[in-house]
Amino acid sequence: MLPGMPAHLPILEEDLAAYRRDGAVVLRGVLDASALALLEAGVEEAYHNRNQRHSVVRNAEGKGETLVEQYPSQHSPSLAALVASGVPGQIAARAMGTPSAQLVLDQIFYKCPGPVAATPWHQDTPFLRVRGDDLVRVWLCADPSPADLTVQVVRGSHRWNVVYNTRSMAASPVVPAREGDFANDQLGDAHLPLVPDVAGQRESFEILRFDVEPGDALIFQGNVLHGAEGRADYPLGRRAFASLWGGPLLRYHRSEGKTFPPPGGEPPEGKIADGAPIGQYETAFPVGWRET
Ligand SMILES: O=C(O)CCC(=O)C(=O)O
Repeated sequence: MLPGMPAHLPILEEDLAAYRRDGAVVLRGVLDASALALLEAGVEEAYHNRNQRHSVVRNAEGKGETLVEQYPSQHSPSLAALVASGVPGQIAARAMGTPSAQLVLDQIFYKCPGPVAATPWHQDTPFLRVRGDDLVRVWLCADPSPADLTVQVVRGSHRWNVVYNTRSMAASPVVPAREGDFANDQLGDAHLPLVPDVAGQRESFEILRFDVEPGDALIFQGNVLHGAEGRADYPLGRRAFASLWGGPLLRYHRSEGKTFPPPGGEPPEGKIADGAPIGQYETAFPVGWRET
């Protein structure tokens, strides 16, 4: 057991059943005061001290500011402590029903007060060097987030058995703030099918929406289609830290396009074999929680 890790988190069996069925669920009040304090401090540390792997996104009118940053836990001491506490990893392992959870990616989605840009509909899978079912996001918001601004999911889409392109069929509702910033069309396997236009055809999909409060954890499966709406103005801002976890049998995937590297880097002995279970590569995908 990692130091400082709680022995047990208040997670209900019925919530885990809803996660397996729908691909997403909110675990209410699952963070205690110390985890919440680390989340709050961590999103601010990451926002004010950015690493190289970040981009700033604005809405189609060029307004609003969303900071998206990869691996903030590698330079924010509070987010590092939150990950090391074992809380997000234990939540993920419970959701997956696995004896351990390995970190695949962590990010912040820091939406500043004022105009809020939408998050385009996408899956997480095509951005990653992993494939499989044991893949779960733990999305923690430091602010009260109404259902339109919270991540929404297409119910059951984690079972569609398709990996989409990183590009959307719809015109992207957000524009990067600087040339050279994160551009979806450079990422992932280009031959994959385009993401359906969920935002433009909402009535064709069953969309799950959630109000969340600080202390809640929204968990969703890595293959699920998800996005968030924008707003002309939201005075509170919406600051989220999202870590993505895999079980030991999740498979390594060699993509043809650019993808986010494993948090621990590729192993020094060379590239990981395509299809190898990540449980064999704990340096590249560090364990955040393990059953004892
Ligand atoms: O917070 C958001 O708006 C986007 C989050 C997201 O896409 C994710 O966690 O995978």
